[in-house]
Amino acid sequence: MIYFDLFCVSIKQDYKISAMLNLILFGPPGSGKGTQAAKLVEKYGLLHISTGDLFRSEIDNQTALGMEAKSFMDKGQLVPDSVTIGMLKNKVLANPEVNGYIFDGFPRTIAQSEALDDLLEELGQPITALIALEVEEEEIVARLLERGKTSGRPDDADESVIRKRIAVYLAQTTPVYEYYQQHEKSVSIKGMGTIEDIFHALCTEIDRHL
Ligand code: B4P
Repeated sequence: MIYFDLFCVSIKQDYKISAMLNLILFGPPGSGKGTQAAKLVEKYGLLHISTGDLFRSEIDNQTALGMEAKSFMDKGQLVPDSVTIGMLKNKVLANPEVNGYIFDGFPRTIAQSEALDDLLEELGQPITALIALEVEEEEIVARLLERGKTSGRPDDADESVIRKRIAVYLAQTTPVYEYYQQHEKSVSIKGMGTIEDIFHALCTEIDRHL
């Protein structure tokens, strides 16, 4: 039995987690995954892995992987699975001494889901739950256009790219919810309202697994 406060380096809370807590934070672009993940990490001390942030870091460093990712991201398309899965695996395997993960923006395809399950099975750490944030399309567009005024993100600056990202989510990513639902691991919560209210609803759901 692994106790949370014995193994995690930067823990700020009193939670004792008697098993790995591996969460997928799910939802359309702009649903608040990144916003809520930052708060959840603070509370539960899990390792936050955002594939979007990893790609943006590669872009900032002008790596070959970053340049390839940018060509897809700027158009609102998904980065190919072969690139994304390899990057995600490297990040997980580079951080073995954690008490769990918050996967933010991953998996976004069934192939990514299968690759994640294979990896976690090898590590003996299955996904605990997938929690989806439900947000209406017009709210998403408004949020991302607002963020685009200051973020410098090309994919937030253009409404047609934002709508493309939503279409890609509906076509390629929503099946991931059903994939984990087969194992009764998927749950949805309302992602509209104040950031604090949504955080409270997320914590209520997560605490059921502690
Ligand atoms: P991501 O970086 O994952 O970005 P996102 O979906 O836009 O953001 P998120 O849902 O985290 O929203 P946030 O909290 O920031 O992906 C970007 C691109 O990277 C993808 O389009 C794709 O090309 C590529 N990519 C990433 N992962 C990939 C993968 N696995 N496979 C292939 N390609 C991949 O919130 C958005 C805004 O809303 C913020 O400004 C925030 O302040 C605001 N907000 C949050 N909560 C709010 C609330 N309750 N009320 C009002 N505003 C709120």
